[in-house]
Amino acid sequence: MTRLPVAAAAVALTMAGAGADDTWIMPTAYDESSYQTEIVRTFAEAVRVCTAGRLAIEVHAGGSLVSGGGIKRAVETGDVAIGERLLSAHADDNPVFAYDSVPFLATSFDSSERLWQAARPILEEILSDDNLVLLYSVPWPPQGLYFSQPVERLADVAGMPFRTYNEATARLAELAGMEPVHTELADLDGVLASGRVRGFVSSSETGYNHRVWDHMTHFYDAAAWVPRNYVFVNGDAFNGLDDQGRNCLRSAAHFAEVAGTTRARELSGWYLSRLAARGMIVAPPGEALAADLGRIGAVMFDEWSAAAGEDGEWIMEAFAGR
Ligand code: PCA
Repeated sequence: MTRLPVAAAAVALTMAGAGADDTWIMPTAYDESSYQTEIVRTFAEAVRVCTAGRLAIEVHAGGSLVSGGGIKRAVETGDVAIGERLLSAHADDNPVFAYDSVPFLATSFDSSERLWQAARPILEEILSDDNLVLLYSVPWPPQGLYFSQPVERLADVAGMPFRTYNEATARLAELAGMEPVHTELADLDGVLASGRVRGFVSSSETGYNHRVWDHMTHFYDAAAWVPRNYVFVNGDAFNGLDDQGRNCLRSAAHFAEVAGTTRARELSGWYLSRLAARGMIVAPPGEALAADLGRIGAVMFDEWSAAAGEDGEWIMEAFAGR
């Protein structure tokens, strides 16, 4: 989990109030080269400018300070003040968190935006029970399937070791008859290089930033869902700020969300073209593969609805009304 005692010290400072030169430590799980991290840094800079330098946010990207799986917990306990992570990686804390990883529920940036706005009040409530204040969310590009061989239908990949990044992707692999291999993004390069997996699900962004053309030949652009990163802050740290500090965090969060969403929209097609330029076959899934994936999506929607109960129903109703 947390590797540096300095993180705890930083929160302790913050708890004392946002005096001059407070520093919040912010672990994130994703690459330095990703637009997600670029936007986190933009957010941190906006907070610094807005608070006239009284609150600095020190970003530690790529799971370098706290590994992806430990970030939410580290912020809850106050080991660090603030962090960024896929909430869907915490569906075992609460199945509602998987709402953005249900295949074919929201497959475009527009529908992902509507789904997020529908879910936001519930997510805020759940997270506040964990002493977390939800600040903003930025989408990844739509998810597709990388393989080291052509795939016409899922039967072609039966038994294949397949890299997964959350419960939903593990379930997808299982329903597809593949063998899920949970791998944090920070460990993806090693797992690909070792040949331990021969396929995975992710975005065009992640394929590009991890040079997957060295290992994978095909990207089936299924646009199956649009997972999102979330930035959340420890409730005591947030409440320890004065009004101006809280306003700065909220304004910077709004700015970062709009900027991040714009970046995602703008870059997503470019990443696809870069994969193709490196010699990968980039295409939508063929008819049989699409039908197989559609069946899995229907099963996963039913499973998520059953697990998410009333909160899930509430989100779906709000989504339908948008
Ligand atoms: N990249 C991250 C999460 C979703 C995405 O597009 C990953 O593969 O872990």
